[in-house]
Amino acid sequence: MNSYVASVIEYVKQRHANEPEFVQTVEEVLSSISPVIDAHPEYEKADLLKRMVEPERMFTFRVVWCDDAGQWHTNIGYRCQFNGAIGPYKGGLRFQKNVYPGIIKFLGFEQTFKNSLTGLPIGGGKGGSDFDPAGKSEAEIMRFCQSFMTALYRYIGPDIDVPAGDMGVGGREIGYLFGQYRRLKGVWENGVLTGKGFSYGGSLTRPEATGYGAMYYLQEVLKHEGEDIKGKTIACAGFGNVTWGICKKANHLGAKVVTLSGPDGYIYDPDGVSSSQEKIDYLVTMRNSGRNRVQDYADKFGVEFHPGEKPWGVKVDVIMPSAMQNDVHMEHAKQIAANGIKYYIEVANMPTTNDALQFLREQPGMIVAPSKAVNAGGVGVSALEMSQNSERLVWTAEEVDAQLRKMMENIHRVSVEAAEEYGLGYDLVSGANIAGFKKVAEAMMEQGCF
Ligand code: 2IT
Repeated sequence: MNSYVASVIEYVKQRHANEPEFVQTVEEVLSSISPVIDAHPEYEKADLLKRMVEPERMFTFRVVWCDDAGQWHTNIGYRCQFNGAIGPYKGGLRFQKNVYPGIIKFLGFEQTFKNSLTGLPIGGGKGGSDFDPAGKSEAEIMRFCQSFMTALYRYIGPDIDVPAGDMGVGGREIGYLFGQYRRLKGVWENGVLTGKGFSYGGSLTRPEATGYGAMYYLQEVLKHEGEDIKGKTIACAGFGNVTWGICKKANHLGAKVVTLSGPDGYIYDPDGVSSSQEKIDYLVTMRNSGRNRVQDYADKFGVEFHPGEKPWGVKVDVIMPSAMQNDVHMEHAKQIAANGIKYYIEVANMPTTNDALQFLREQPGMIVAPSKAVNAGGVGVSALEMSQNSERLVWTAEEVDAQLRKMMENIHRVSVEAAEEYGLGYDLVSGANIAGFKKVAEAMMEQGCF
């Protein structure tokens, strides 16, 4: 590895020892771009990497809210404006009780390269709160969102920073956040948030975009291997928005999603979760119930439920970890390899531990695709939502879908080309990191040192 790259990784390890998720993503990205640093000594001269691993700005804020029983609570809000070289900061808000600076920073760093890969002018950002939405009433959620936006609204804007949803933040929360922004500013700036409802500036296909995009990307990989998506079996995780989108598209394309997971275990449905509208709709019912249990699916449709286990031991054609970070560990990776699975397509942000990812990438014949490319369709369609908002236009679902499909083809193609340029062969992980990095690096260099 390039010695400058190694020194920056070491620096981040020391400086962020208490933020393992951030260290993990920095290590993954920087080791991939090592050959680019070899080829561009001017980057080391400008100490570009040290600047890239430091957010431009990251702040916390107090979020105070009152529950239905009249009890007051204080949570911490975060926004990390990681890199604005290629466009306004853009990235989701995560409301989950495990949120702390290391999670927000890792997501902001990933987002920078992902957003670059979309080919659209969006910088990287992320935010959220340690607020736990589980079991909260509608009114509590609204008061929390209003308080959150009251603290954040001065620091965002359509040309400054455009938040969206992530775990725990869906259309309902975006609605409350947007309503409060509008109330405070007295302006209809619908480009300030994405993932809005269609009645007030949202884009058609945004809810489906991450899952659809992942399936379009998978199609590109299969095309490269001379295979067809029809009839392929897929193991997914979680039962949230992304998995729902994958199931919908799998249904259109004749592929079969056979597993879902939750904190309680996983379900195996050999006929396919994606096989009927009723089953696909039930994912939304489970999500809205707030019970956070996947066993409900097994009970309703009479399929196998495996308590306390993850679905990575199931024999399928394609693995798509689509739930959360660090969901696939070394023991699972070994099982995946032993099962002879050829396609390992990451979907959630950093779903694989670094050692497991390394192991999978080394398996002969296995194709590994990285989440920052595979899930980029979500933020990509967010950028299309921003375009529609600034044009005061509404695109049809077909127009958005065609753009999304083109975007995913393009992300796959530029990743392949970037890896080939550095003699790495069909290496989608390195290729995505290199392609994402190149544009941000060039923009930073051309804008001078700051
Ligand atoms: O991880 C992600 O890319 C998101 N949560 C979506 C971000 C966005 O701005 O749409």
